[in-house]
Amino acid sequence: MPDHDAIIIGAGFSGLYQLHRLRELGFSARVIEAGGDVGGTWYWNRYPGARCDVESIEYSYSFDPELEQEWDWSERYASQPEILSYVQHVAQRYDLCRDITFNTRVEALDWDDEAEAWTVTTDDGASRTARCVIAATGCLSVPSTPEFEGREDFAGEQHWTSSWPHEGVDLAGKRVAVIGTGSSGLQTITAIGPVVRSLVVFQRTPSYAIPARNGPIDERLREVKARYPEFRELSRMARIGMQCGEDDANDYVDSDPETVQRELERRWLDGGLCYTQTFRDLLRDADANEAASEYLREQIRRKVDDPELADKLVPTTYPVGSKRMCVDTGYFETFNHDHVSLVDINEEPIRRITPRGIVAGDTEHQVDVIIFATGFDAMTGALNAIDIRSGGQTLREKWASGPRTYLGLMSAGFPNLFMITGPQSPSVLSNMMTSIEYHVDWVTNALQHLHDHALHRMEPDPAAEENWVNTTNDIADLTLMPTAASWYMGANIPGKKRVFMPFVGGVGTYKQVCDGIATSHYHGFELT
Ligand code: NA7
Repeated sequence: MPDHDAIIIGAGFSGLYQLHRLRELGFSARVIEAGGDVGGTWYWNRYPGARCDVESIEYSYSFDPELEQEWDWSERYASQPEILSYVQHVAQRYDLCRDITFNTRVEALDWDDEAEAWTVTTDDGASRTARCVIAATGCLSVPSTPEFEGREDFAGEQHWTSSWPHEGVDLAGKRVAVIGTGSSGLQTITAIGPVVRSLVVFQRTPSYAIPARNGPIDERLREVKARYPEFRELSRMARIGMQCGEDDANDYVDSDPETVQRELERRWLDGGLCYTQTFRDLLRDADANEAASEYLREQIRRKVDDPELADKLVPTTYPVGSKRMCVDTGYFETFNHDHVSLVDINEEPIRRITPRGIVAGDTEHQVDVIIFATGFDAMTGALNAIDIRSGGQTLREKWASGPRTYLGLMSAGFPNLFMITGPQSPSVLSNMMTSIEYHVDWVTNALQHLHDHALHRMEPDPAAEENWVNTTNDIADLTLMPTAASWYMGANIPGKKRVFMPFVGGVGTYKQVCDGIATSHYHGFELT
């Protein structure tokens, strides 16, 4: 008999909820977590200004009405410390930590076909066996650490936003460089701008950003709490797993110019990621997208005093929404201060790091601290970091030309290995909490089904997987999403195969497909 019914990799939001659900089934489960505590993303990403860009009333568990009622969020968008306290509260409330092994990284998974069990090897040299493994490893959990010549010679401090020191970093009065202008870079830059002596930002691609319009939410929280079940149901069926008033949205092609302007302004004033839902065809129709992109460009030009600098901060090379949009709290205004400067590395490439700073073009920018906000090996990075073997093949080899999954939940040839928010599911294109809970519930129901029917083994039929991979690619090709060099495409990692990885057909549609497959006796899966 294997040591455990299930081993769960990761103690972030997915792993914790998965443990809770498996305990309810009476399964023996162990979570293995590389970090020293629960929280995943919110454990590691402690950089100044770190904040969720999905609203707190949406970015929270829905599985327990008591938990929903007892926890009070203080702001529309919760800060990293507040989210971390929430996760810790959840872990305590359901007494989860007794089944979690911390500070331990899973290095290898080996499927034993005869025993019908996985052997899970960890970096402390231990190995455990389990009937099934659930990878709750996160979509943005393996940092991308690009090579910069001379980095090891730098005499000052270097930090990554994705593994920020727990004791914090004192940046007051220091000369600081930030490389990277995605969500993490924008938040860091905005937060440290007022504190540092000087700040030089190295930008490869400018980001579209929508104001957060953050603030206290007491009244709204009360109102939503009074109807949380109905509220959550709407989120589960919404296109991006949170409510953006999509039923009220029209197609751009059917809208007159006044309506277009009014709708863009309304969404801009509402703030947040729902901007991409202004028109139903915003991510499909180039004209619709250009109207929304141009509106944002104009806002940036208004915010930045120096028109030449504004031109550099304005994204022009890709449609809004095709790379992950950012939510900001005064990012562009930061550049109106004399001690903040921007280096466009397309004009002045970073040549090397010296003991004193960064050489870009012909200029050496002397700094005390370099902050890398250079992103992640998204969606496949965490699974490919583990040596996963089954039937003489590795998952890495199988995925060399891009991930291949059925529903983003399993991959053919790798029995009893489940993924929470895997590639080819909506995951990173959605409110992660909605997607996480849906996947955990789906996997839990599948395991219950296997148990009830005395079945030991589940894996996708290769033909069903092929079909799903083609479907996800075909849907992506109907949109503007694959036109950008984004991390959705794997384009930020040198040598990574460029394929569009998430399912872009919408959270509600995806749920209907997966629900249908479960009720049709797991059509497309082999159960033995
Ligand atoms: P992102 O969004 O991937 O941002 C990383 C940034 O770093 C982005 O501006 C990159 O430019 C830049 N980058 C990456 N590699 C380099 C090199 N080698 N040189 C210069 N600049 C580089 O990651 P974040 O952590 O900001 O956000 C991740 C998610 O967290 C976010 O989407 C939300 O879900 C929350 P590029 O655009 O690739 O040209």
